[in-house]
Amino acid sequence: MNKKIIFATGNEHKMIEIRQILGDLGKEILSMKEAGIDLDIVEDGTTFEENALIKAKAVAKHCDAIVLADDSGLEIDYLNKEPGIYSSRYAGEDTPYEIKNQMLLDRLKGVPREQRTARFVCAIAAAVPGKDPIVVRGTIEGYIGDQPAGENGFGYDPIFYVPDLNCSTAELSPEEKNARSHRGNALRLMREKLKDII
Ligand code: ITT
Repeated sequence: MNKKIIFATGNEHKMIEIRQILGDLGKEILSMKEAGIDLDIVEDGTTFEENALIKAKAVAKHCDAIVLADDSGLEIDYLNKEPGIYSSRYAGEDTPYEIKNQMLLDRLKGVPREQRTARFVCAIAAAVPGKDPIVVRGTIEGYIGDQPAGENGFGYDPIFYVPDLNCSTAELSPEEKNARSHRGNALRLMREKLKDII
Protein backbone atom coordinates (compact mmCIF):
# COMPACT_ATOMS: atom_id res chain seq x y z
CA MET A 1 0.00 0.00 0.00
CA ASN A 2 1.66 3.25 -1.12
CA LYS A 3 1.18 6.05 1.36
CA LYS A 4 2.61 8.77 -0.82
CA ILE A 5 1.77 10.48 -4.06
CA ILE A 6 4.65 12.29 -5.71
CA PHE A 7 3.64 14.91 -8.26
CA ALA A 8 6.38 15.34 -10.85
CA THR A 9 6.42 19.09 -11.15
CA GLY A 10 8.70 21.93 -10.24
CA ASN A 11 5.81 24.42 -10.48
CA GLU A 12 4.62 25.52 -7.01
CA HIS A 13 1.42 27.06 -8.46
CA LYS A 14 0.41 23.62 -9.71
CA MET A 15 1.10 22.02 -6.30
CA ILE A 16 -1.43 24.34 -4.62
CA GLU A 17 -4.20 23.24 -7.00
CA ILE A 18 -3.17 19.60 -6.76
CA ARG A 19 -3.21 19.53 -2.94
CA GLN A 20 -6.65 21.14 -2.85
CA ILE A 21 -8.19 18.61 -5.23
CA LEU A 22 -6.41 15.35 -4.35
CA GLY A 23 -6.31 16.06 -0.59
CA ASP A 24 -9.24 13.75 0.14
CA LEU A 25 -7.48 10.65 -1.26
CA GLY A 26 -5.88 10.44 2.17
CA LYS A 27 -2.29 10.27 0.89
CA GLU A 28 0.66 12.49 1.58
CA ILE A 29 1.21 14.59 -1.56
CA LEU A 30 4.77 15.67 -2.24
CA SER A 31 6.37 17.64 -5.02
CA MET A 32 9.44 16.15 -6.65
CA LYS A 33 11.62 18.57 -4.69
CA GLU A 34 9.94 17.66 -1.38
CA ALA A 35 10.55 14.00 -2.20
CA GLY A 36 14.24 14.78 -2.75
CA ILE A 37 14.15 13.84 -6.42
CA ASP A 38 16.12 16.10 -8.71
CA LEU A 39 15.79 15.10 -12.34
CA ASP A 40 16.04 16.99 -15.57
CA ILE A 41 13.44 15.29 -17.72
CA VAL A 42 13.44 15.84 -21.47
CA GLU A 43 9.82 16.35 -22.52
CA ASP A 44 10.18 15.25 -26.13
CA GLY A 45 6.70 13.85 -26.72
CA THR A 46 4.46 15.24 -29.46
CA THR A 47 1.29 15.47 -27.35
CA PHE A 48 0.38 16.62 -23.82
CA GLU A 49 -0.45 12.99 -22.97
CA GLU A 50 2.93 11.66 -24.17
CA ASN A 51 4.82 14.30 -22.19
CA ALA A 52 2.84 13.61 -19.01
CA LEU A 53 3.62 9.88 -19.33
CA ILE A 54 7.30 10.55 -20.01
CA LYS A 55 7.53 12.61 -16.79
CA ALA A 56 5.56 10.14 -14.62
CA LYS A 57 7.57 7.14 -15.81
CA ALA A 58 10.92 8.92 -15.41
CA VAL A 59 10.20 9.81 -11.77
CA ALA A 60 8.67 6.40 -11.00
CA LYS A 61 12.06 4.80 -11.76
CA HIS A 62 13.48 6.66 -8.76
CA CYS A 63 10.93 5.87 -6.06
CA ASP A 64 8.39 3.39 -4.81
CA ALA A 65 5.36 5.66 -4.73
CA ILE A 66 2.39 6.62 -6.85
CA VAL A 67 3.76 9.16 -9.31
CA LEU A 68 1.58 11.69 -11.08
CA ALA A 69 2.75 14.14 -13.72
CA ASP A 70 0.98 16.66 -15.87
CA ASP A 71 1.68 18.49 -19.05
CA SER A 72 -0.39 21.52 -19.81
CA GLY A 73 -0.56 24.50 -22.06
CA LEU A 74 -2.55 27.03 -24.00
CA GLU A 75 -3.95 26.38 -27.49
CA ILE A 76 -4.96 29.45 -29.51
CA ASP A 77 -7.03 28.44 -32.53
CA TYR A 78 -6.12 31.49 -34.67
CA LEU A 79 -2.41 30.62 -34.19
CA ASN A 80 -2.83 26.98 -35.24
CA LYS A 81 -2.99 25.92 -31.60
CA GLU A 82 0.26 27.65 -30.61
CA PRO A 83 1.91 27.74 -28.13
CA GLY A 84 0.48 24.26 -27.30
CA ILE A 85 2.98 21.79 -25.88
CA TYR A 86 5.61 24.53 -26.14
CA SER A 87 3.72 26.86 -23.76
CA SER A 88 6.42 27.10 -21.10
CA ARG A 89 9.16 27.39 -23.73
CA TYR A 90 7.30 29.93 -25.93
CA ALA A 91 9.57 32.94 -26.62
CA GLY A 92 12.13 31.43 -24.23
CA GLU A 93 11.73 29.57 -20.93
CA ASP A 94 13.04 32.50 -18.85
CA THR A 95 11.13 35.26 -20.63
CA PRO A 96 8.71 36.94 -18.18
CA TYR A 97 5.03 36.21 -18.80
CA GLU A 98 4.23 39.93 -19.19
CA ILE A 99 6.33 39.78 -22.36
CA LYS A 100 5.07 36.39 -23.59
CA ASN A 101 1.47 37.51 -23.06
CA GLN A 102 2.07 40.80 -24.84
CA MET A 103 3.65 38.95 -27.79
CA LEU A 104 0.54 36.79 -28.14
CA LEU A 105 -1.73 39.85 -27.86
CA ASP A 106 0.30 41.57 -30.60
CA ARG A 107 -0.08 38.52 -32.87
CA LEU A 108 -3.86 38.73 -32.38
CA LYS A 109 -4.13 42.48 -32.89
CA GLY A 110 -7.31 43.32 -34.82
CA VAL A 111 -8.58 39.74 -34.74
CA PRO A 112 -12.29 39.75 -33.77
CA ARG A 113 -13.53 38.06 -30.60
CA GLU A 114 -15.15 35.09 -32.40
CA GLN A 115 -11.76 34.16 -33.90
CA ARG A 116 -9.86 34.50 -30.59
CA THR A 117 -11.03 31.15 -29.20
CA ALA A 118 -8.54 29.24 -27.08
CA ARG A 119 -8.35 26.55 -24.45
CA PHE A 120 -6.12 25.45 -21.64
CA VAL A 121 -5.35 21.72 -21.85
CA CYS A 122 -3.99 19.51 -19.10
CA ALA A 123 -3.05 15.83 -19.44
CA ILE A 124 -2.23 13.97 -16.25
CA ALA A 125 -0.50 10.59 -16.18
CA ALA A 126 -0.28 8.24 -13.21
CA ALA A 127 2.35 5.55 -12.71
CA VAL A 128 1.01 3.25 -10.00
CA PRO A 129 3.36 0.45 -8.92
CA GLY A 130 2.11 -2.88 -10.31
CA LYS A 131 -0.67 -1.32 -12.46
CA ASP A 132 -1.03 -0.10 -16.03
CA PRO A 133 -0.40 3.63 -16.44
CA ILE A 134 -3.46 5.92 -16.48
CA VAL A 135 -3.76 9.10 -18.57
CA VAL A 136 -6.60 11.64 -18.45
CA ARG A 137 -7.22 15.03 -20.13
CA GLY A 138 -9.07 18.11 -18.88
CA THR A 139 -9.76 21.35 -20.74
CA ILE A 140 -11.30 24.78 -20.22
CA GLU A 141 -12.62 26.69 -23.24
CA GLY A 142 -12.20 30.46 -23.47
CA TYR A 143 -10.88 33.27 -25.58
CA ILE A 144 -7.88 35.60 -25.64
CA GLY A 145 -8.86 39.05 -24.38
CA ASP A 146 -7.69 42.39 -25.79
CA GLN A 147 -5.55 43.16 -22.77
CA PRO A 148 -4.14 41.41 -19.70
CA ALA A 149 -6.21 41.55 -16.49
CA GLY A 150 -5.91 40.14 -12.97
CA GLU A 151 -3.15 39.28 -10.53
CA ASN A 152 -4.02 35.69 -9.54
CA GLY A 153 -2.90 32.44 -11.09
CA PHE A 154 0.24 32.29 -13.25
CA GLY A 155 1.50 32.02 -16.81
CA TYR A 156 -1.10 32.89 -19.44
CA ASP A 157 -3.96 33.46 -16.97
CA PRO A 158 -4.10 37.26 -17.45
CA ILE A 159 -4.95 36.97 -21.17
CA PHE A 160 -7.25 33.91 -21.01
CA TYR A 161 -10.88 34.93 -20.58
CA VAL A 162 -13.82 32.75 -19.53
CA PRO A 163 -16.81 33.46 -21.82
CA ASP A 164 -19.66 33.19 -19.29
CA LEU A 165 -17.84 35.39 -16.76
CA ASN A 166 -16.14 37.82 -19.16
CA CYS A 167 -13.10 38.00 -16.92
CA SER A 168 -9.66 36.42 -17.11
CA THR A 169 -8.67 33.35 -15.08
CA ALA A 170 -6.18 35.66 -13.31
CA GLU A 171 -9.19 37.53 -11.91
CA LEU A 172 -10.66 34.39 -10.34
CA SER A 173 -9.91 33.24 -6.80
CA PRO A 174 -7.98 29.94 -6.60
CA GLU A 175 -11.22 28.15 -5.63
CA GLU A 176 -13.13 29.63 -8.58
CA LYS A 177 -10.32 28.71 -10.96
CA ASN A 178 -9.96 25.15 -9.62
CA ALA A 179 -13.67 24.55 -9.96
CA ARG A 180 -13.53 25.02 -13.74
CA SER A 181 -9.88 24.81 -14.85
CA HIS A 182 -8.30 22.28 -17.19
CA ARG A 183 -6.07 21.03 -14.34
CA GLY A 184 -9.00 20.93 -11.93
CA ASN A 185 -11.05 18.90 -14.42
CA ALA A 186 -8.17 16.50 -15.14
CA LEU A 187 -7.39 16.11 -11.42
CA ARG A 188 -11.03 15.29 -10.64
CA LEU A 189 -11.05 12.63 -13.41
CA MET A 190 -7.80 11.21 -12.06
CA ARG A 191 -9.09 11.21 -8.47
CA GLU A 192 -12.09 9.08 -9.59
CA LYS A 193 -9.81 6.60 -11.37
CA LEU A 194 -7.33 6.37 -8.51
CA LYS A 195 -9.68 6.14 -5.58
CA ASP A 196 -10.64 2.52 -6.32
CA ILE A 197 -7.14 1.20 -6.94
CA ILE A 198 -4.85 2.87 -4.41
P1 ITT B 1 6.54 21.47 -14.77
O1 ITT B 1 6.93 20.95 -16.12
O2 ITT B 1 7.65 21.45 -13.76
O3 ITT B 1 5.28 20.86 -14.22
P2 ITT B 1 5.85 23.91 -16.18
O4 ITT B 1 5.39 25.26 -15.68
O5 ITT B 1 6.97 23.88 -17.16
O6 ITT B 1 6.18 23.04 -14.88
P3 ITT B 1 4.22 22.62 -18.22
O7 ITT B 1 5.36 21.97 -18.90
O8 ITT B 1 2.95 21.82 -17.99
O9 ITT B 1 4.60 23.18 -16.75
O10 ITT B 1 3.92 23.93 -19.00
C1 ITT B 1 2.74 24.50 -18.87
C2 ITT B 1 2.81 25.96 -19.26
O11 ITT B 1 1.50 26.26 -19.81
C3 ITT B 1 2.97 26.81 -18.02
O12 ITT B 1 4.31 27.14 -17.76
C4 ITT B 1 2.10 28.01 -18.39
O13 ITT B 1 2.82 28.85 -19.24
C5 ITT B 1 0.97 27.39 -19.20
N1 ITT B 1 -0.13 27.01 -18.30
C6 ITT B 1 -0.49 25.76 -17.93
N2 ITT B 1 -1.50 25.79 -17.05
C7 ITT B 1 -1.78 27.09 -16.85
C8 ITT B 1 -2.70 27.77 -16.04
O14 ITT B 1 -3.53 27.14 -15.22
N3 ITT B 1 -2.70 29.10 -16.07
C9 ITT B 1 -1.86 29.77 -16.86
N4 ITT B 1 -0.94 29.22 -17.63
C10 ITT B 1 -0.89 27.88 -17.65
